[in-house]
Amino acid sequence: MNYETILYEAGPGVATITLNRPDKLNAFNDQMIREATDAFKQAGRDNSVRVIVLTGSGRAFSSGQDLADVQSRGEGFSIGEHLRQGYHRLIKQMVSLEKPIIAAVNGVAAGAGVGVALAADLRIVSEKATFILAFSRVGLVPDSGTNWFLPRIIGYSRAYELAITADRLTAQKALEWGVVNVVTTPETLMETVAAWTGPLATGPTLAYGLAKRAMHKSWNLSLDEALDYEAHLQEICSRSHDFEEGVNAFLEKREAQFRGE
Ligand code: T3D
Repeated sequence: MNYETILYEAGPGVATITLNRPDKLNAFNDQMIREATDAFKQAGRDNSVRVIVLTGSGRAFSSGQDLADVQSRGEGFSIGEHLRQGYHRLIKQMVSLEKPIIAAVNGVAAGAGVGVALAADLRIVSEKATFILAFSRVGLVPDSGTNWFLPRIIGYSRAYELAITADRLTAQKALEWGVVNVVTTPETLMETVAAWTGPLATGPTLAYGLAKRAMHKSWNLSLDEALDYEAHLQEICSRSHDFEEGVNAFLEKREAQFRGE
């Protein structure tokens, strides 16, 4: 697929997806939802890609759904169907992609932009980043997975407060609350992200991917079921090249050369 609303760049081990409608603060139109979903699919299929970075061009990460598009919708338009056919595919694609995804949040994330940032596995953000559950400003409930991700990270009361006030969550507060992993200066954001992607791109990708699967699955499991599922995944890892290499490297007192398989 040729992309017009995003940039896709695959370097050694790392794919970077850049939301690229800076004049609209990277608001999602239908094309951008489709292209971002496709880009994640492509990064998942490409064995040379072992970590994915999602960022925004210009001064924003994403301002959520393009409201100009919303205004031009005809009568009978189903927003529920729009979510199901669009954002849901994108969010599920990100969560089911068994490689680490880093959201490099360079500026404001609002509305569905917050949901997409939360669907990433790690958030490394500029001091200028803010998170706004802007949905209620336009009379909507949070969507794009925000109701699922956010209370799990910061608890119900804080999440609900953000939903009904639509107040800005600053980068610093987001760090205190565990929404983001790292806050850095705007100038050093991509450098900081690179310091994370380097080791991740040469790490045991299979184990990283299965840990992601195990943690997401565990929300719906009893302890007994979760323990059993861990044992199942560990069987898979134990037959991998990287397990053998990791153990040998430890015993031989050398750096492991993981292949991600
Ligand atoms: O449809 C469905 O499937 C349902 C899905 C819904 C999910 C949602 O995301 S609902 C929430 C939608 N998003 C918003 O309500 C946020 C709207 N934007 C803002 O509130 C503000 O732009 C920000 C707080 C994000 C940033 O404010 P500021 O002052 O830094 O920038 P600005 O001046 O408001 O925006 C700059 C430009 O971007 C401006 O265009 P202009 O005047 O320079 O031509 C503005 O209109 C445009 N822009 C920003 N956000 C959007 C947008 N254009 C369309 N849609 C946007 N979401």
